[in-house]
Amino acid sequence: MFTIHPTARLRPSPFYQAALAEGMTSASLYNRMILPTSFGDPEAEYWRIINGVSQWDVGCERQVQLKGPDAGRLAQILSPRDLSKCKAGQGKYVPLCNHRGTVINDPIMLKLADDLYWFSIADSDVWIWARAIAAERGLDVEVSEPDVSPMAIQGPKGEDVVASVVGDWVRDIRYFWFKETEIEGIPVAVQRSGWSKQGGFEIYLRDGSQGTALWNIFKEAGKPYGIGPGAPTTAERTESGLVSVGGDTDEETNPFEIRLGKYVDLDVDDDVIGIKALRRIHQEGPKRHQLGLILEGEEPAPLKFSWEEIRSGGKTVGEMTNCVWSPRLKANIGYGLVSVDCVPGDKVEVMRDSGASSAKLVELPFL
Ligand code: THG
Repeated sequence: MFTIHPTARLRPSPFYQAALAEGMTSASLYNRMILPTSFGDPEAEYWRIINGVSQWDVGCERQVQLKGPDAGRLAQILSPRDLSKCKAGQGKYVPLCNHRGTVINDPIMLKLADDLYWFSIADSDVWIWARAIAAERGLDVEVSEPDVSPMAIQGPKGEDVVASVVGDWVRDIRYFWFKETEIEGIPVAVQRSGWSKQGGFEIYLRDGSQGTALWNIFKEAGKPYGIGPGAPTTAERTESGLVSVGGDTDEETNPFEIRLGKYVDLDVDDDVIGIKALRRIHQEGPKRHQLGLILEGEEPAPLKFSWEEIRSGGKTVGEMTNCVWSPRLKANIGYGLVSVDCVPGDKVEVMRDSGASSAKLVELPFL
């Protein structure tokens, strides 16, 4: 056992005290914040996401705010997805690439107004990047971190819980759209989103001093639906085919390799970062692609600390980037970042600590 102490550098989220009170037993670090990962019963936490409703402290999904006359321009320069038709109140999943076309983050972008955007980021320092790009391009925009922290209500009963708190209007919100409102005087934005494919919402808290209060409102409202604390799970997200940038990607991974090609619009303006490299990569054709792996074996055997080599016919063909026991498929499943010569149906070997393990490549998502 050991303890990690929150500091100014390792920031606790506004829901940290609530997570402690719920009996958090494990956590990960994300964006230099503490991301609770379990409350002592991983099995129950998994099934709650699949069948019920689960409450997550995902305050580590930090926001990068772009504000000013050039906010929209900067948003578009940062992302190779065409944002020209995005409306205020709409969110979009937008890969961010560097000049080489490597994926460096995959935020949800929220457009609050023509001159106000939030990027709800994955685990890398987007504000440094955004501020540098804005300065280099001479843009009139302020890049900052607002006091905004997401809490997720995920699972098939999530909509009922959120509707019981904010009203039935949320049932009509489309995927990634959001609305700004107040809950018992606490300012929030409510978005249909979340890092699972089981449905639900994220409540973006806009006053960090109200984390425990907001948490408890949903904890109370969720009681009739069996709500309980939980976290984004590797099992559910892997079954569902969600990408974890930083986990499933390395310093060379482009969007086409990891099934994010549909979020790249090759005809955006030339000033969009990475677009020239992406056009070239697209034309040449990617060399690797992401496929599912189903491993042989009846016991949970998660990934060790790094990617594991995949071989076919004695040759290295790629790497397994994650691996987790799937309670629904009753097998260890993972993603392979493999040569495009490998196709679904192929049998491969994963070189594990325990020795070579047979596996089959399949199309993603698993479920
Ligand atoms: N919610 C919020 N912020 C976030 C995440 C989130 N920041 C970090 C991380 N997650 C960003 N990454 C993702 C990855 C996938 C999705 C959302 C955020 C996602 N993808 C769907 C899919 O791939 O099927 C839908 C994408 C689409 O078709 O538009 O939901 O979870 N606030």
